[in-house]
Amino acid sequence: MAEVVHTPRVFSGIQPSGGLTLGNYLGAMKRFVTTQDAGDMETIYCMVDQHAITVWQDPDKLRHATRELCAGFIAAGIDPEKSILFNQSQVPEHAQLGWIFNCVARMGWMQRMTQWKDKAGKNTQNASLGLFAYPALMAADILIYHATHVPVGEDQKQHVELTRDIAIKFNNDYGVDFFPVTEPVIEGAATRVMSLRDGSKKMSKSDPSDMSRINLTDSADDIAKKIRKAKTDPEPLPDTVEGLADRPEARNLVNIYAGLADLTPEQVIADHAGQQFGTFKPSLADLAVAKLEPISAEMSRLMQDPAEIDRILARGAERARTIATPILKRTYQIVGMVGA
Ligand code: AQP
Repeated sequence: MAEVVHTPRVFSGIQPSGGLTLGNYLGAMKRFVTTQDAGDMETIYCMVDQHAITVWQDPDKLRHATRELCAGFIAAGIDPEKSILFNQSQVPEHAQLGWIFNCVARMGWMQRMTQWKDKAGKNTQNASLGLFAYPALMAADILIYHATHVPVGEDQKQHVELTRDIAIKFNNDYGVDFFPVTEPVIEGAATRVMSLRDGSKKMSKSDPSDMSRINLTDSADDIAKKIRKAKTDPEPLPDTVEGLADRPEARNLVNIYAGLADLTPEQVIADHAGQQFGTFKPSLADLAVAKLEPISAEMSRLMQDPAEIDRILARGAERARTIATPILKRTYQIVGMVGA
């Protein structure tokens, strides 16, 4: 069988399951903008509202969070003319391909997913079926565009690997070379931003403690307070990054600084070695406020016109469907659905 060469194309998504965090910004959004601006690949970015409802969401809050996320994308630098920007539920092909992938993926694959184990906790019998099947829908989000590259934070690596497994199994089962084997793109100093209260847990929008995260909508005072109160140890910053190995909270703050300043952790350590946190934290707070305040202000401005946000999302969905519709049709033909 001739090897199919897929056009390089980028897809990534963020759940509107709460406000955007610094983790989403550094681990995902900031890198989405760099990829868009490099201009060498088509870029498709999605508000994955169908993933968000795998755990309960208040409908009004979900609508608000979806629009706010769209405002966040644009405020961070995503240009809806250059990139395709839309919410998942407006492109039904995601869920349609997701069903096919539910039939390709194996129960055992899903049971191994650490996000499933973390989010379902001990009470798996009471978790939604959607939460269990989440990675098959995520594979559909990516593969409905034949996306070849997926920029994500470290926490999503396992799901992108599962997407590869689904693509390979589909291609083998049907004797085709139809879906690309996607590459996760995990780069930079801040691919795993940790909670400000516990250096062993990732910063997350659904963490019950607001002090654990920086939200993109936080005021300058809140950002400074959260960084001031961030858990640390009593030692000064070391002379080398190796010295951060057993100091998760200190390493996290250095990585955040590096991510915000576009430096490597080595450069941050070179500039701040020997500093106490009483000195380092205010520098980090100033940097965070300088980088995040303009984004936050632009988000508020955009949120004053929700109808315009809805128009942007509808237009993005229309563009997305021009790619997704023929790929779903061909998938149906491969699978043997009459009428496709
Ligand atoms: N702490 C993080 N560090 C680096 N990257 C992160 N991402 C999320 N948290 C961090 C990246 O952001 C993108 C979108 O993630 P998501 O919102 O779809 O889901 P998530 O990873 O489950 O994020 P949250 O904040 O933890 O959401 P909830 O609390 O609703 O589960 C992904 O690329 C992710 O890697």
